[in-house]
Amino acid sequence: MKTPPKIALLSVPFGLGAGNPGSELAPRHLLHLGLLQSLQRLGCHIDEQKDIGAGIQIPPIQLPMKHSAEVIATGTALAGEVYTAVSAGQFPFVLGGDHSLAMGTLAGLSAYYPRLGVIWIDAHADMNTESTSPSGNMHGIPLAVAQGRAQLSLSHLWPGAGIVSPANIVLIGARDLDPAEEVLIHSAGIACFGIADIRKLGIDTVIAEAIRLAGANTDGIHLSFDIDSVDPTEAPGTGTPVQGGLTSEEARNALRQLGLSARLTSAEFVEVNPLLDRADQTAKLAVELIEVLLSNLRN
Ligand code: 6HN
Ligand code: MN
Ligand code: MN
Ligand code: MN
Repeated sequence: MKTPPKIALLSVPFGLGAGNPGSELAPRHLLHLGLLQSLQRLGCHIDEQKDIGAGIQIPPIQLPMKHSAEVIATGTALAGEVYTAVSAGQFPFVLGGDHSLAMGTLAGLSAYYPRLGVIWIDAHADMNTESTSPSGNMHGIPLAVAQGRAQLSLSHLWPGAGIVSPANIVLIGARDLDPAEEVLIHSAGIACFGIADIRKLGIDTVIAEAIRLAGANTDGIHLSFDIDSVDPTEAPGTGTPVQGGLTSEEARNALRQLGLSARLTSAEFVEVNPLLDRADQTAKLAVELIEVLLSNLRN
């Protein structure tokens, strides 16, 4: 039996990449709901726990996007912590915060893993660029940035960062794509499993296929989990809810299977917004899903 990895729990109380305030409150709130204790009870080895702040930094690039300087500064701080964690043989688990912080995670990871696979479980593709974004919100662009398709690149956040190949990106649960994102997904041939595919094939088959695609000729697989992938009836507390999502049972099964895969080398969990929640329904589900993922890790 393989031993559970040493987890570096990186909390990022940052929400300025989203359109509504509130996701910056999620890390503290989930920890307050008992996340850390239940992880320890489940036998997770939390090697280290850190709060990532931004510090003062002159942005290396000016962008026509909301709060881009803050997103870049936070992403740079996070990239450094992620790089340090993977270099020390730890499994970074990034707890957000909004999805713009994925740029920091991916910058740090891609500096360490030259060929990185990414599984993106989300109602959205987060693949706009600065010029196609309908909202100007930074949480809508991280996957375009990661592929080197935007003005901002991962190397602006962290020197030595690389890019993620579209061949090793898998979208799961996407159901609200902007027109430019749709064009990009099709032209780049990015694998995309929508809700109809999940209902037809079953979540287990979809995850197995996602691990195969993201894992083909890569050194590691990163999971980016946006809580808005789950249907708003079960996860209402998020800034950009979209009807017709995953059931909590499908999400649980997906995270168990991903945790059990020896190919998974890092993960992040984002977009829980306690201010938009109903009686902590989403926050409690998030705690449970994170427990499922981290307590099953083997690698
Ligand atoms: N998220 N496609 C929309 C935009 O503003 O670019 C929504 C993005 C949502 C981002 O949920 O992480
Ligand atoms: Mn997202
Ligand atoms: Mn989303
Ligand atoms: Mn939209």
